[in-house]
Amino acid sequence: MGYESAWLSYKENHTLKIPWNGSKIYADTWGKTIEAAVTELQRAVKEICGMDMGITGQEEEAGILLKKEQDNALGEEGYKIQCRDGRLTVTSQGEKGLLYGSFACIRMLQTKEEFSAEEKTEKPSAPLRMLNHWDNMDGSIERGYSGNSFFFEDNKILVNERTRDYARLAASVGINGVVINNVNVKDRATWLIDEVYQKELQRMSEIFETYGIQLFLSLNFAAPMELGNLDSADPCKEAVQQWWNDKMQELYTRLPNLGGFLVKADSEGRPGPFTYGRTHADGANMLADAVAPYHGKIIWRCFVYNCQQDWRDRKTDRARSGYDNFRPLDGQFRENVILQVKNGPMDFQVREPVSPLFGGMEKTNEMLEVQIAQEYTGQQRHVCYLIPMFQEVLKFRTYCQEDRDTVEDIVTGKTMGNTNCGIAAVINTGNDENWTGHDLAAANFFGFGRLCFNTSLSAEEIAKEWIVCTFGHDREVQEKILQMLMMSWKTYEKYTSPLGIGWMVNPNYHYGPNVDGYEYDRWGTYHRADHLGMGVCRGKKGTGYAQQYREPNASMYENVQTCPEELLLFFHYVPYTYQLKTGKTMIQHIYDTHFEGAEEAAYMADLWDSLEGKIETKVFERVQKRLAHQKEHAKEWRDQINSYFYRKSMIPDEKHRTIY
Ligand code: GCW
Repeated sequence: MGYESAWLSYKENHTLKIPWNGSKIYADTWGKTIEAAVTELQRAVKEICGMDMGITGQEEEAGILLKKEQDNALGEEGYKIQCRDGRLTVTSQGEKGLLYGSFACIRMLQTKEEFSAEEKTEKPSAPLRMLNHWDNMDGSIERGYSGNSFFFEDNKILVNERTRDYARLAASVGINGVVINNVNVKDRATWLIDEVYQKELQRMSEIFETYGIQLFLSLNFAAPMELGNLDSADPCKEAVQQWWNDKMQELYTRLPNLGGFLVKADSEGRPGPFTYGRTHADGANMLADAVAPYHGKIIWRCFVYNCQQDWRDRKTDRARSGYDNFRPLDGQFRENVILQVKNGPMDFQVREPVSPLFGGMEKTNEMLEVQIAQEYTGQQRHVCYLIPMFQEVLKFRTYCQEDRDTVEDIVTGKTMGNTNCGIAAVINTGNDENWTGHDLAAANFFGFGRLCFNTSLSAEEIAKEWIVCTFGHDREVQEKILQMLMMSWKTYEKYTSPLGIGWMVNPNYHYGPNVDGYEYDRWGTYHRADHLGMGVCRGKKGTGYAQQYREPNASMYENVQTCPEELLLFFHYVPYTYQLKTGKTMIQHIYDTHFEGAEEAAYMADLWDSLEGKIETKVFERVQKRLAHQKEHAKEWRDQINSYFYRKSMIPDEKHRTIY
């Protein structure tokens, strides 16, 4: 299948003033990543400026120079860009930095940003900037909304041009680690660590390495039983440890660039240390010891909860489970273990508080996990630009110490001075022609990478960059798409789930409104609505979840007056007549936001329609179709939610709009 180049589709712009003299590139050292950087520059300069750039061994005759220079402040991944006396120079201590610097120069050409004689320095904020694919070996993708996998098909590994183009896209926004297979490792995927797949993995890993990306795999904790015929996977048993040690030695001999492993254990039916009465630290450390000789990392997920709950039980709280399971283990994990924590305590809802595991662990490496596959945020049929949400998460103060206590500080290593930390996103790509199904969903892929690389960029700056790189320089196009992106998350929130309560979706596939879809089920996800009110009591008198935060956060959430209103129903049960700060009652707020949200969805569709003729027809029509669907679907959401709560509360809408 053919595919497009997303934000690397360079637009010809021959009026651009080229800031360097001559048409030669010089590099003072060569390696495969530098070669890739030079090729990228050649391609971009040719396509944007129409200029063929040759290569020279003579520094004096070069217009663009890539130079390796000892500079500990920049490190292997940071870079400097400077344009003086007709020479554009990119400097870094490492090949990766030179690649990132080259992509930055390309972005400057794309966005017409001026090259300056002043040094422009950048160093990635998060040490690990990772994508997690939930791709299965049969080619399907768990929670995939843009076609099938481009890594797997019929239990085979695909390595081809698309692998390279994927790596180019990822590297262009600074991604340095990719987990290619689903965290639910079953069937054939368990065999990914076996010899049978190592040749293909080797080829894939080499392509990734060229673009500065380390290959990671998800593994099955029960592999010693499934592959090795052992009768146990007990992490404290010597035979099991030996099996893993041997396995890792074998793997790393063939795949020296393997970054390590991502593990989902004791979660949603996956095997783990609990079976043997062992802790998650026992499990993670066993694997960590096995990969340590090869500098491997074990990224251990904290998405551990009871998925067999009785809905009548009001004390067990899924939101509590991450902290309850992991907090007691603080300090017990090896240095090469990183705990990967979802942004919120539940599961990628449109609005959740920040997980109290951030700031709750003082001696443990942590990594933030977000989801740009829009499982609960419109499944890439609705527009939902998520970077503003991620930024809120990053800015959240945990009060784990006096300063440098935000989630950002923790995952960028400022809090503990560590480097085994970072940010991962469950990625939204598939083998669709445009990679992400919805063309506008590519802003989340691009934006995620840019944000991890430079957490001080604003969501708006990132969106602007993406729009220009993708759609070019037309003012009206830029302004309207920017408006759509920037409003999209809040709009989606308005017509879906109110005030932080979440989950009002159809079970299993998680698309479309269903207020009671998860209500009387075993998953621990309840809104607790009755005829008087709704919300979950998570304070001291309820599940006690609010107490997992440090002060002053714990008190802020505990008190209904100080609890941020967008999370009101997450933390408190309140009557429908409860008055919000706007003066509106809770029920009126639900009606109003749902009407508003549906109107905004219609407005976004109109905005797009008005761009007809200014955007390539194929792309225009693709997006138009999805926006038309979103507009209709938003009305369905509005009506389902409003009718449900109108009938339950019997309180009419003050504005007398149609509620069925
Ligand atoms: O939200 C849930 C998803 C599952 C997913 C799980 C997880 C990969 O619905 O599909 O499994 O989260 O994060 O492990």
